Amino acid sequence: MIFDVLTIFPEIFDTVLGSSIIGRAQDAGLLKVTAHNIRDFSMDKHKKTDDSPYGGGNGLVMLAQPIYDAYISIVEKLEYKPYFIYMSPQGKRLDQQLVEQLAVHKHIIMLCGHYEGVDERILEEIVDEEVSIGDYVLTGGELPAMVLIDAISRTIPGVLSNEDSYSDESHKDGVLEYPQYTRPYEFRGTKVPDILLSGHHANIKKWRRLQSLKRTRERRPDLYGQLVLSNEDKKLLDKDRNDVLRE
Ligand code: 4H3
Repeated sequence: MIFDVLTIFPEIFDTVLGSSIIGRAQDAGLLKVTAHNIRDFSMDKHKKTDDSPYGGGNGLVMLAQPIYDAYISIVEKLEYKPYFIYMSPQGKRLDQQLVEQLAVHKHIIMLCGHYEGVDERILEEIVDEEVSIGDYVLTGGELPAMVLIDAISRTIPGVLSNEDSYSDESHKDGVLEYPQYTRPYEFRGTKVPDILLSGHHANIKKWRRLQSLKRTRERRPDLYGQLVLSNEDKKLLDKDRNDVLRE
C-alpha cells in the first residue's frame, strides 16, 4: 500500500512512521509512506504557500497552486487515480469501520492543512473524502494523517505479527479488549486472576469474552447497544449475574 502525504512539515513523518511496527513494515516493503513538501511547488520567490482570505478576516489560507502542482507531480506518473483524503475536523469521523473501508485503496494521497485551512477549490477539484479523527481542532492535519496511516497500516496482512494479529482486538468485532497481565504474579498486593494460571484454555477464552462484554457494557454503552449477543454470550452474562448475586 502506498501513502503520499502533502504537507508543509514533511520531516515530522520520518521519525514517527519510521519507528517500530510501521517502520518495520516499510522496510519489509508492505507499505511505503512518502511526505512531499508543498513548499517545493511554490512559484513564489519567497516560497510562499499561503495568503490572506478573500472577504477579509483573520489568518491565512493555503494556496491552491502549490498543492495542485504537488498532487500532479505524484499522479502524472500513474495510470490510475489514487484516493485523495483531506484531514479535516469537518470530515467523516474515523472509526475502525471507516479504517477498513479506506484500507481497500492501494494508493492514498493525504493533504494536511494549516492556518485557516485550504482554498476551497482544491477540495472541490481533487478531494475524494474528508476524514476527521475526532471532534476537536488541531493546528495542522499532520497528526491526523499519521493516525490514519497507522490505523490503516496495521490492518494490512503481515504488518502485525501473528501473535498480536489484527483479528481479536478492541473494536474489530465491536467489543473492547479483555484485561491483560504479565509477570510478576503479584504486583503491589494484587494477584493475577487465578483462571489465567489454570491452563484451561476453553475457560480462559470464556472468561476473556465475559470481561470484554462487561467492559464494553460499562465503558461504552453506545457500542454495547449495537452488539448482537450470541447465545453463548448470553449464557456467560447470565452465569456472571447469578455468581454476583450469590456473593
Ligand atoms: C484535522 C485537521 C483537526 C482534524 C485539523 C481532525 C488545520 C485542518 C486547518 C487542520 C485545516 C484548520 N484539525 N479532527 N486541522 O481530524 O486545514 O482547521
